[in-house]
Amino acid sequence: MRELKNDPFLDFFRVDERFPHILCPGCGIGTTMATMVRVFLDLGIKQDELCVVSGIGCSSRVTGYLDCDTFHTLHGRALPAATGIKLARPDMKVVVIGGDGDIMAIGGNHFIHSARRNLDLTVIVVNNFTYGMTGGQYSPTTPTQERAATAPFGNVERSFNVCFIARAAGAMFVARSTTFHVAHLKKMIQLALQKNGFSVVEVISQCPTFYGRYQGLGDAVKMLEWLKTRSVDVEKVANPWSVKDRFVIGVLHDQEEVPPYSQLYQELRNRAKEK
Ligand SMILES: Cc1ncc(C[n+]2csc(CCOP(=O)(O)OP(=O)(O)O)c2C)c(N)n1
Ligand code: SF4
Repeated sequence: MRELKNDPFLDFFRVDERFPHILCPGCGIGTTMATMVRVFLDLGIKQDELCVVSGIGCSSRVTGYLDCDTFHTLHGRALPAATGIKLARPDMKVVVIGGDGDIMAIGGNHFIHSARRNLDLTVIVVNNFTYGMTGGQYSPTTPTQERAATAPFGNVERSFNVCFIARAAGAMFVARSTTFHVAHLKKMIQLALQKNGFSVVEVISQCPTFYGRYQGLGDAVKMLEWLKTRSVDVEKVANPWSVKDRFVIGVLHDQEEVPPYSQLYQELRNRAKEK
């Protein structure tokens, strides 16, 4: 039985059991987590109607702090677990949160196929361009030439565009925001949660401890200024997919809904029962 704290926001967190948190001072993950919770409250999503699922990483630690149904799975395996949860409990809101490493590297295949199947889930990808938890190795989103713990002379790999992949693989709704643009981020998460089908929000976030340090971007405040000046609204660009060196923020893809996988699967089960 959960002990109520008489504050709906605080009541969404396992304050007594899990705080203080392990995140570094100035990390953007706290902003992302708090914004998510504010959206849950605004939309009236009850804690016992919500399951938040994650893999492993700093971003994935969020499931430990939230006081709803949560599932902290293996590295990269949040989406398979979320798929099972959604099929078993189609009435629940299922949200996945994780880092660019967790969701785009080891979990990349699951991401593509979850979008292709149009699972009725919202995925929040916290993109800090690095593997924060394990010491700042480069990830699939680290831009070419940038330095990392595993690329002291520069990363020779090309990077993924998370939103582009989500759209190409079949997501119904794709948006990008940053931890600087908190009101905008809140709106993007809200729209994603209201979409029936696979929705993705990429949150460009600061990791001052590793990514910021390796790129010489300075402390958390400087990184927030960097997020502000590097971002451009989708309404102000001709083609959001061809913009280089800026973070194009806003709704990048919002298509007419088609029945999500959980609904099709339920219909299939009903047909099978009638046989
Ligand atoms: C199978 C497996 N491989 C590797 C690891 C080590 N590992 C833990 S977290 C992590 C990377 C996390 O990076 P990301 O998902 O970008 O999240 P961040 O910590 O930056 O939020 C890795 C490689 C692991 N736990 N399990
Ligand atoms: S290592 Fe980076 S991502 Fe992880 S908590 Fe610290 S600042 Fe955040």
